[in-house]
Amino acid sequence: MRFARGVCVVILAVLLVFVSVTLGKDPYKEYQKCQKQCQQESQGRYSQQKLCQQGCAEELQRRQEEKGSWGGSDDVYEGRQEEQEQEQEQEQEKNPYVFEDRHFTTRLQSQNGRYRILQNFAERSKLLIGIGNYRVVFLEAEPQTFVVPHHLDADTILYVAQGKGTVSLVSEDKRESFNIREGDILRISAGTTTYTINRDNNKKLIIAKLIRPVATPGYFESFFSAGGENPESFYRAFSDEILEAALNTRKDKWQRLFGQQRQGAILKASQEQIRALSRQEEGGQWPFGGQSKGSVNIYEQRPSQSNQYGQLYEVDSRDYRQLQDLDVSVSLANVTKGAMIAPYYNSEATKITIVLDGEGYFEMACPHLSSHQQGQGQQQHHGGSQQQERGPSYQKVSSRLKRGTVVVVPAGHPFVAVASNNQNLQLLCFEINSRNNQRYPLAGKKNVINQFEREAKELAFGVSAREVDEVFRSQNEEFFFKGPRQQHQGRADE
Ligand SMILES: *[C@@H]1O[C@H](CO)[C@@H](O)[C@H](O)[C@H]1NC(C)=O
Ligand SMILES: [Cu+2]
Repeated sequence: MRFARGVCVVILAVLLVFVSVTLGKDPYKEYQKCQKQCQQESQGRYSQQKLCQQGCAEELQRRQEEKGSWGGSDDVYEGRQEEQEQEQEQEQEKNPYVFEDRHFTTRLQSQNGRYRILQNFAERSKLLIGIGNYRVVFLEAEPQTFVVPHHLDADTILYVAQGKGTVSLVSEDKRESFNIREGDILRISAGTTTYTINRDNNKKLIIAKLIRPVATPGYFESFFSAGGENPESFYRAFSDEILEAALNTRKDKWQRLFGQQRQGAILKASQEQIRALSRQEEGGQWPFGGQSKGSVNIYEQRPSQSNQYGQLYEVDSRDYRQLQDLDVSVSLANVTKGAMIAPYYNSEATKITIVLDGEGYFEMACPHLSSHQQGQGQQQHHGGSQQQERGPSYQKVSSRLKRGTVVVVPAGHPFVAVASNNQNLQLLCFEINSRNNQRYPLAGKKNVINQFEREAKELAFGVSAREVDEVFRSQNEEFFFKGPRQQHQGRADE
């Protein structure tokens, strides 16, 4: 039986290798190297080697999917492939900050739900290596479903974007369950065995996760303890004699246990099961002023900015201690239709923005993508010395925003977002490296320019201070403004 499975794995591996040949040489070579390494390192322990090699295969598959998701067709011949790679590079160059559907890989998909994993930031562009150890994942679970227990080699911050559920966390010495609803934030530490239910009868449960791997920078894996063939239980990787000794049970017993499940990682559950797995709602809320808060709801915070054009809600480590060591804060902007977020920049934090609802566009000033880029030396043949004397130049980076779009705004980069005229724009932001972060508004009541001395204004702009003030003291709102009369739907190039 073990032999038979081995044959299957080999056939699968060969199949994958075959597929990879048609898709590109590099992943295949790496796959081979990976396989060989597994063989060497497992020193004849078959089960270990098998697990390791399966990992290679999965990695290969993942890369292929990622490659495929760049809009590549199945064309085989090399010229076409090079062309595609060039297109990809160009796209990366033009706007590596925006991620859409095609930048996600789907995993564990079934009719009951799926995980969607965003491409690794560092793989997308050198400009994003600063957040290369963070990943973004969406979990979508259909009504009345159960996500099978597993742990990750990664810390997780989850945000409930839609629906109602219960998350159970099994750690060393206890099990805790949290009923979650829209706006809830919950931190799950690496290695915590987690299972989740969607308690709702009609609505999908949608959870946005920021994930920070702890073992392999930028990459994480799920480990299913309970399970069978699908999801595969990791118990199955151990040899028979080990399981027999460790579980102190006969093989036929545990073999049955780890052979039953074939329904996937997200399962349909009955009403009774859902009820039993839901945490009993307690009448009295936390009696000690929120000290032992397991989760926090962002809408229960007083908005830090609020006017007729929008509201900003924020949760940082002061509101939720579990965010402290991750150095992340979470915010939610509700931009009224037709309104905009003030241009501003973050001093320290790089912001990962996820569009939860609505439509609109953003613009960002980026010196890195400008063709007059500084400090790169001799890459431009025209007017070299003149450019040395100029300061940096800024490219307008821009894109449409719609549900599911992810935008990265690096620290220091001025950014603005506009809501369409039909619908409020809801933006969820994970701000990384947030501890000492300040927001610097570039327009509105508290803008940076207004704080310059008169002389500094005159020297810097080369016009009278009165003229400067006329421009920078005309907007009396703060953070959320009336939007532009004419909306240009976020074109990157004029
Ligand atoms: C978002 O803004 C709209 C008004 O534009 C308001 O009705 C709604 O309550 C706001 N939502 C939140 C959560 O503040
Ligand atoms: Cu830049």
